[in-house]
Amino acid sequence: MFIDKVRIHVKGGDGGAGCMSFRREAHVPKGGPDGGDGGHGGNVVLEADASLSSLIEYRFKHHFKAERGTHGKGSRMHGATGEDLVLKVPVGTVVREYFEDTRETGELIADLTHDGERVVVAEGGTGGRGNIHFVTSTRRAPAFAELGEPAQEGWIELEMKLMADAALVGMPSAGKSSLIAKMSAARPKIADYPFTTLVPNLGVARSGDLSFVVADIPGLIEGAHEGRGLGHEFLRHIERTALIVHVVDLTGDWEGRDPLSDYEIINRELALYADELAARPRIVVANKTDVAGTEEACERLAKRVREDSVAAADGDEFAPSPVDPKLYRVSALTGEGVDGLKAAIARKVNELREAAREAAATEVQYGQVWEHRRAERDKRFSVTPLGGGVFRVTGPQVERMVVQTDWENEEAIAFLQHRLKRLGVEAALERAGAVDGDEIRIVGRAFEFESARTSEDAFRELDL
Ligand SMILES: Nc1nc2c(ncn2[C@@H]2O[C@H](COP(=O)(O)OP(=O)(O)OP(=O)(O)O)[C@@H](O)[C@H]2O)c(=O)[nH]1
Ligand SMILES: [Mg+2]
Repeated sequence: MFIDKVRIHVKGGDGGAGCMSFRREAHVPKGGPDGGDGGHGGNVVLEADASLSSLIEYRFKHHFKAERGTHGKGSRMHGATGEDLVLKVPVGTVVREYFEDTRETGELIADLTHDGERVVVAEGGTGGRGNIHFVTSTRRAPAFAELGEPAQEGWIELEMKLMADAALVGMPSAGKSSLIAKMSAARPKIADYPFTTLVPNLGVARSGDLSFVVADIPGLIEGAHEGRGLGHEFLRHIERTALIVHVVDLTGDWEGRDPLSDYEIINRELALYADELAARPRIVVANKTDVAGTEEACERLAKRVREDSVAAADGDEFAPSPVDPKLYRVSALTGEGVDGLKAAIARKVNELREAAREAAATEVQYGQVWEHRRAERDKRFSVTPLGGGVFRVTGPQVERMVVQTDWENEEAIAFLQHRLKRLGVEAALERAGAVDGDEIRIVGRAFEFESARTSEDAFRELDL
C-alpha cells in the first residue's frame, strides 16, 4: 500500500523544575540559596532521510514524545537536559500544523526537500530556574523556584509528495506505463483496460550523462480535478514535479476518442486542479505511431502544440505551456522515438534543476518563519468578562506561565503576577473593566485582581 499522508501528535519533553534549597554545612547554620535549575526538555525533530521512501512507519504509531528534563537539586546542581527525539521522514515530506478538533490543516511548517534537512516540530520546555536566580538586594533568601515549562505539543500532518523530475500524465491507456517501461528499468503492469495503474510508478531514466526520475501516474479523465476517476488522489503528486510529460494516445483508444480533444481535456483538468499546473512546463508526446492511420491526427496535434507553445511564449499565463514547440512522436511498443524523447526530457529537467537551485539559494527558512509566527501567536491572549466581577484570561503563553507556577508558594505567585503584567494582561483586564478585588481565572486557577498602582511597588524588586 502506498502511504503518503499521516497525522501524528508530537510533544517535546517538559522542562524539569528548578530547585528551592539553601546551603547547609556543619559550620553554616543557614546558608544562602543554592537550588539548581531544572534541565530543558528535549525537542521533537523531523529529519529528511533519503533512504526512506514512505511514511509507513507512522501508520500505526501516532504519538511521539521527547525526553523530559530532570529537576534541579541543591548545591546548585542543574537537572539533565532531555534527549531530542528525531523522527526520520522521506525526502519530499511536507509538514503542516493540524488541528484535531476542527480537522483542519494550518500553517506550513516545512517542506523537507534535501537529505538531512531538519525542523523542530515541538520544542521542549525550558527548565525552571532554581532559587539562586531570585536573589535581590532586598530578598536574600528567596523561598521559591520555578516549575519546569510544559513542552509544546500538537498534531502535525506529514505528506509525502512524489519526488519525480518528470511525470507522465494522460488519459487511461494512453501508454504511460508502457513508456516508463521503455525509458527506465521500471516494470509496471501494462494492460489494455483503463486504470491499470493504481499507484504511481517511479523509474530512473538515463540519457547520455544525464539521469532523471520519471513517474507514471494513474490515468486522468474528465472531471479528475473534482475527484472523478482515480487521478485526483495523484494530481497532488505532480504539484512538485518540475516537468509534465503529456502522453496523448493517437489511436483514441477503445472509445474512439479524438486525440486533440483528449489533449484539451487533460490540459483543462490540470488547470482546474491548480493554477500553477496550468502553466507547468510540459513536453507533449504522441504515442502509438506504429498504428496505421494515425498520421492525420498526429499532424493536427503537432500544429496545436506549436500554436500553444507560441501563446505561452507570448505570456498567456493560462495557456497550456509546451516548453518545446515540437510534438514528440513515439511508439512505446516498438521503442521508436523514445531515445529522442528521453534526451529532450533530460535536457529540460537539467535546466529546471539549475533554476530551482538558484531559487533555493534565496528561499526563506520555513521553520524559522513558522517559529516566529507561532511565538507571536503564543503571546496573544483574550480577556472574557464572565459577569459578577469575574474575568477569564485565555492564551497559550499566559496559560503556560500559570501552569509553571508553584501555587503553594506566595512568592512564586507574586512573580507570576509580575510576568502577567509584563505581557500586558493587567492592562487588558483594566480595559475590560476589572477593578481591585475582582476574580481572574486562568486555566484551573483563580486569583484576585490587584491594579497596577497598588501592585507596582510590590513587584518592582522582582524585575529580572
Ligand atoms: N500499438 C501500440 N500499443 C501501445 C503502445 N503503447 C501502449 N500500448 C498499449 O496500450 C494499452 C495501454 O497501455 P498502458 O501502458 O497500460 O497505458 P497507461 O497509460 O499506463 O494506462 P493506465 O495505467 O490505465 O492509465 C496496452 O495494451 C499497451 O500494450 C504503442 O506505442 N503502440
Ligand atoms: Mg498505466
